[in-house]
Order: sequence, then structure tokens, then C-alpha cells
Amino acid sequence: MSQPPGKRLQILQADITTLHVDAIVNAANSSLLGGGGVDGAIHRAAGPQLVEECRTVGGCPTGQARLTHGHRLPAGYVIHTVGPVWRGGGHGEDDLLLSCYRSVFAIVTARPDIHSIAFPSISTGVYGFPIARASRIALRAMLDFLQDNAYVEKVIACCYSSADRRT
Ligand code: AR6
Repeated sequence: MSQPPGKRLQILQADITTLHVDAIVNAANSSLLGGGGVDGAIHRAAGPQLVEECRTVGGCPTGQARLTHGHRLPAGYVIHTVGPVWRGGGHGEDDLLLSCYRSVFAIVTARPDIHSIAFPSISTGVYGFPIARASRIALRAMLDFLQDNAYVEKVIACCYSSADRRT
């Protein structure tokens, strides 16, 4: 019997590039060719082979996700997703953010070798999505996924700041 969903969800304050999990999620842009924030940190830690592999993927639309290897990262895989840019909340931002989480989980469901995964707070940095509103969407998506997927042992909400972790 697996643990109940709430026990398999962990909220951490950490640098996501240091986590020993099967997959980490990248808050990327649609080129998938790197950027600032968590995207820059992941590319620096993974080494230049990550951008080479991303070039073969050919980009990713907002709300979708793409899988690559982790290269020099402790994590075996990176799942890149492109969050919405916040434009006041009336432009489908909530649905697009939910779609990011669901698209990542669709990839996880298709990969039985992924038992643990860590997410950064997608869209809440440069893209400006309010943290409290994004957190509700993220945690609900994580708990819904864990409810339906007993084989995934750990989902980590990886916050960079202590203020984000408290939210
Ligand atoms: N580990 C965990 N979280 C981090 C780390 C880290 N090493 N570094 C930053 N964060 P952002 P977005 C947090 O701006 O809003 C890029 O240029 C950060 O504090 O990285 O989705 C892309 O290429 C924040 O809470 O992503 C895109 O152009 C969260 O990660 C654009 O930024 C997300 O902030 C995407 O913007």
C-alpha cells in the first residue's frame, strides 16, 4: 500500500538543481534554449549537452511540456514546461498554469521509471504570476495526481525563498 497523497507531497526550500530525484521540472520559455531564473540554473548545472538536446526538441508551446535527460544533474530527467506570462488574470492564465502541471504529469504517467519529481514555482518569477494564486493551482494539481497514481512516491514543491515556502 502506498502512503496517502498528502504524505507523498513535500514542500521544500531548496535549489532544485541539487535535488536527488528522478526528474526535475524546468520553468522554461517556448524556445527551450535557456534563460534566466531557474531555467538558467538548470542549464548551468546540467552542462552544455542539455541545450544541445533541447535544440533537437524544437520548442514547446505555453501550457505544454517536453522531456529531456538530466545530463550532469543529479536528476535523471528534466521536464521542461512553459508557464503563462501574467497579464492580470483574465487571459486564461489559471488554465494555462494548470495545463503545465497536467502536461508534466502526463509525461510522468508514461514513464514508469519516474517515481519522484520536483517542481519549481512555475510562472511566479519573471513571468509575474501571483504566488498565492499559483500555489493553490500547483498544490491542487499535485494532490489530484497523487490520488490517482499510487506508484509515484514523492512530489516536491521546491520553493526558492522562505516567503514562497510559507505561502
Ligand atoms: N531552484 C528552485 N527555484 C528557483 C531557482 C532554483 N535554482 N532559481 C529560481 N527559482 P523564473 P518563470 C524560482 O523566473 O516565472 C526564464 O528566463 C524563482 O524564485 O525562473 O516561469 C525562462 O527562460 C521563482 O519562484 O520562471 C523564461 O523566459 C520560480 O523559480 C522565464 O524565466 C520561477 O521563476 C520563465 O519565468
